Amino acid sequence: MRVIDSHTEGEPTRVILSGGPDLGGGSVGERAARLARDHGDFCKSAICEPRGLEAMVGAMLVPPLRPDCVTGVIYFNPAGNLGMCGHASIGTAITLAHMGRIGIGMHRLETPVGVVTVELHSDHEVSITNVESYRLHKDVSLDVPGVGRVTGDIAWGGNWFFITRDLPCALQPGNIRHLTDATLRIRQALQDQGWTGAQGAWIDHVILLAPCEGADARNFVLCPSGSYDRSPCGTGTSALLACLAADGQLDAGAPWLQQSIIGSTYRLSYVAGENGGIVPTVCGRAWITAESVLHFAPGDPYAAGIPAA
Ligand code: PYC
Repeated sequence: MRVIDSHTEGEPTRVILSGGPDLGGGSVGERAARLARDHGDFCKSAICEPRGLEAMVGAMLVPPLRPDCVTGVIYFNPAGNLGMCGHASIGTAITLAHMGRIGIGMHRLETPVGVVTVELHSDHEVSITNVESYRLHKDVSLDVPGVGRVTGDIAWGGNWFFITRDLPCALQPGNIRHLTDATLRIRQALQDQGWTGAQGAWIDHVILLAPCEGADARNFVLCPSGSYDRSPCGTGTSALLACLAADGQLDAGAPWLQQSIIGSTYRLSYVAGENGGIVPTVCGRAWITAESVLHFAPGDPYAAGIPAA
């Protein structure tokens, strides 16, 4: 399997160039559903230990159905498919540029949740224009065992998020274990108390948000696999902007600087969407870290990856 790895503001992406399963025809969304249903072992083998790590997001390139898109791309993490992924879209754009498939300027990616525009500004800097993002529920209050009362919003930014400012401790790298434990408990409480995204979708990401120096806010983002996002999370910050816009706290076109738990940043802004939500633009940087051929030797007991603890 030929892959190119990168990191976007600290968060790893593995672009799969060849060696993936045949997903047949149809839209990228239909092929993504087949990948999730029939090829879970393939996804884990490509990004989990011992060839990858829990935080890694796979980006499998597939032929686009739409002729105006440079490629189709299906995102997945160790827990399954992601509808969209901001950091992996930036990583994919940098990878396509590294391969000579795109140059400076605007390009379109066909993702399972719609077309995403990427603008390559330089070898390392990319803006993505995400899918329309919106808030579904405001001020959802939960009793979270071991954490206490937590109130937050449920919003869509290409994935489903619960976003709260009620913090179990300071958003500092030294607290990552504690923050992970608390957000896992919040996610479980959402599920136990019957909260979902639209059409019963699992709310698989949780964001803790706090004021900080040098940016508009700092976040800690729990991802579906139970790992945390090293980047400020493109889809998560899109969902946050939808909440800020709905509350009248951020105007269309106004800049927002989001800092991650490790201190990396995205610059964002939005325009009004066609369906009452917002269309965010997320700007961040990515770097290539490896170009590899992954081997799956016959008899390797961990060819399909090591399941997460
Ligand atoms: O950047 O959208 C994102 C993302 C989702 C999960 C990890 N990163």
